[in-house]
Amino acid sequence: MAVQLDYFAPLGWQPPNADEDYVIALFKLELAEGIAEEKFLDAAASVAAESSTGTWTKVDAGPDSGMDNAEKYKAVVFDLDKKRHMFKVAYRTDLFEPGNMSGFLAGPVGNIAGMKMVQGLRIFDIRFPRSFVQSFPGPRFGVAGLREMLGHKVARPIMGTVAKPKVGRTAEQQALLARLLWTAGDGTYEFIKDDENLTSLPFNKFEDRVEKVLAVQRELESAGSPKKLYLCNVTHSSIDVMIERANLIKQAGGRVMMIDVITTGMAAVHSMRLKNPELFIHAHRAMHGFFTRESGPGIRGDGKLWGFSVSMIVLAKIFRLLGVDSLHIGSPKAKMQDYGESEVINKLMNEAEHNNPYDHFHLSPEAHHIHQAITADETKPDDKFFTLGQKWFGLKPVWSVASGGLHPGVLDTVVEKLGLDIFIQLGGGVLGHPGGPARGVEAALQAREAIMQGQTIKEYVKKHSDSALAEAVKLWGTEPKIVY
Ligand code: RUB
Ligand code: CA
Repeated sequence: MAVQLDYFAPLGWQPPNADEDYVIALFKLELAEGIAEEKFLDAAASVAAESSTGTWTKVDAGPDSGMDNAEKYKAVVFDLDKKRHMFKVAYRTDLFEPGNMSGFLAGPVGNIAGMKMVQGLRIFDIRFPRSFVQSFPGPRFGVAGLREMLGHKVARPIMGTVAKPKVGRTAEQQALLARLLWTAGDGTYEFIKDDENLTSLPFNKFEDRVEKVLAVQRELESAGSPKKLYLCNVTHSSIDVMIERANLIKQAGGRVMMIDVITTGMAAVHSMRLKNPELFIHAHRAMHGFFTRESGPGIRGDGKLWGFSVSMIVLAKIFRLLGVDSLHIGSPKAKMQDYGESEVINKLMNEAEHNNPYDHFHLSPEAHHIHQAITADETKPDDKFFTLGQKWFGLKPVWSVASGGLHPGVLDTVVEKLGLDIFIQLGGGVLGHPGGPARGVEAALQAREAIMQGQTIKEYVKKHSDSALAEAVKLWGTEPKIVY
């Protein structure tokens, strides 16, 4: 006898003890042209079936067919929102192999996107249970680990610059830029970053660059400079090459490797977390837009979806589990597509008990320190963004990297929205300063000084009209630049 299992939970059902026993995923789907409205229920059931134990049709249910386990392990649809075509799916925790992210993803974001009756599908969020979370390493350093590495006594944003043009400088020229960034102003600017398009090129070989940039770092630090970071791009499609590159960084006294986490993939990130020679992992996310972008109004819940996507929220959670120490999250309002998502992702990375970062501005250095210690172990759900929240079960928090179109005039807004546990990445916003890059660093550092004193950028510029920051504000203003 052939059987099709029922993939619906009883009306009103909620997964009991969800943070122990269930993975919960939140989907929205768009029926294909010409498919009748009532087919929404079939489509939702198909999502649960295809992503757990079922398939599109009845199959043999005789002895030795495995149907008893299929019934036991099947996922179920609950919390149906017929108006929005949204629904949740509950998967038993033991449907998935612990510690295997690539295997896991074949379920909730697997072949379900191939269903003919849907023309759009978005996975808004996944909430992971304790045993699954704890089967992954999480960050090695996280927020407090890096502050300790750098000897920071006060919670403050970490600032730096990506070389622009993104590709162009030789290794030698990049080392000159490192020296300039690290010695400009009062010498407290923290990092230089490779652009993602720079790996190992004929005029700028990885080995040369590592050697030359880190020689500058060693020289400055041995002369008493504050500790520096070189976010050096090890991205490669061979994990062996990435490990060789990471080892080179370590041998030369480096502290960080940068990995493009989407182009290299889950297995690479997980392996690099486990095999890397104790470097801090900076995660860049090139290519994410091809997965995460949804241009239709349905991204806000109501209205239609135009395509198939996985939210950046889901990806950010995954990368915290796999163990990156910092992750690019975009920056508030700096992008055409930004709809407040960077703030939501920021909370997932390192939400602190004090939700308003402006609270910190008026606190003593000791209080800033306490702020680090009380980073929340749970991110609350946010109905406006359709996020399910997450308990982290002790996994370390991750640095959010605010990046993309930032300039010194906007940094008070960035910190107001994202808090102090962030990297602030300014490429064009430092290298494009009218007074040159060193003046650009000065402007950025003045912005940080203003913020740490609880001033707005406008207030600072009013008081210091000849400052590097005032020049930057004259060029770029104090509003975010929309990057098209
Ligand atoms: C920024 C840059 C980053 C992107 C990606 O340069 O090169 O790769 O912004 O950032 P600039 P995100 O500072 O000149 O804009 O993934 O956070 O959007
Ligand atoms: Ca870049």
